[in-house]
Amino acid sequence: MAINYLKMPDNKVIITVAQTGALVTKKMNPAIPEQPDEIADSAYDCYNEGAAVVHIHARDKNNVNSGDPAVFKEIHEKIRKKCNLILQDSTGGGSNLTIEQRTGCLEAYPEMASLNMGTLVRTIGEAAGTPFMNARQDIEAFVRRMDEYGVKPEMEIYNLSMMQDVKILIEKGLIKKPYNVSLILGMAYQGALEADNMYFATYLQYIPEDAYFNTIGVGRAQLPVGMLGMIFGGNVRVGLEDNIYYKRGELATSNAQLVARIVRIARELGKEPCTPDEARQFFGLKPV
Ligand code: KMH
Ligand code: ZN
Repeated sequence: MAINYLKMPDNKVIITVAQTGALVTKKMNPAIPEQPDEIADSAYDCYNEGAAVVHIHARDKNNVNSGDPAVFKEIHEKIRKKCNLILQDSTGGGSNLTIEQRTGCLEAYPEMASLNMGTLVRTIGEAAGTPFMNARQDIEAFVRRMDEYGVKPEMEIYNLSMMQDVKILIEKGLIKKPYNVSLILGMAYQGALEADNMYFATYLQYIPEDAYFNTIGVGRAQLPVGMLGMIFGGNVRVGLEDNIYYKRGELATSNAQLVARIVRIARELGKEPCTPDEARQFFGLKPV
């Protein structure tokens, strides 16, 4: 089977940092930024280490997951005062949020937003056993709303069947080229593929034409899966949302520490991290 996706040039990689997430808390790792000032300060540190995109989750004053556009707006403004990172908001939200609340962030006009491409069931934490709903109708509603706000989706794929939903969006003309898919391995959800290198190889064969890919390894898979992604011409996401450890038994001290490590490895592979404006060119976004 042929590989059709858009490869990054050999000497370039786009690094995304996912700093906060919906499932991790300061109790698990005190370095997780939750409030807008913390998120902006940490984002700036990650920018200085080579990140081009920041994937954003918002929390309310009690650190509960929030879809409030005002909080997202505050985060955007605080990051923008410091640097021109690409702002990518999460529409995954958190298990306390309704589908409607999960698109609240779009009213804050991010440049990109995550688009989860299928339903999973949570297996850990208080929400274990509850579905993370992303029915096909919901996905289409999300993507239409993103289009209204001029927001570029990054399609999050947790298993191979979700690639079929990517194809459906393309066939229906609901997303614009170049597409961007995130290949996720190792997420602790029922319905998500574990971090097996051969699953990664299989994913690659089904990425559609005109799509770049991002690589998201969760937990201890963050580093090896990210390296595989770079080797196969993709981009990489790191950060405490997906992995709170630096190595076995040792918590990461910051998001920037995880960015710095993947940038070191990228450079060893002959790849320079894209600046935010370089990354915008690949994704067809306007410069900031
Ligand atoms: N936690 C990631 C593996 C979202 O926020 O929309 C997927 C994610 C989903 O970041
Ligand atoms: Zn997220």
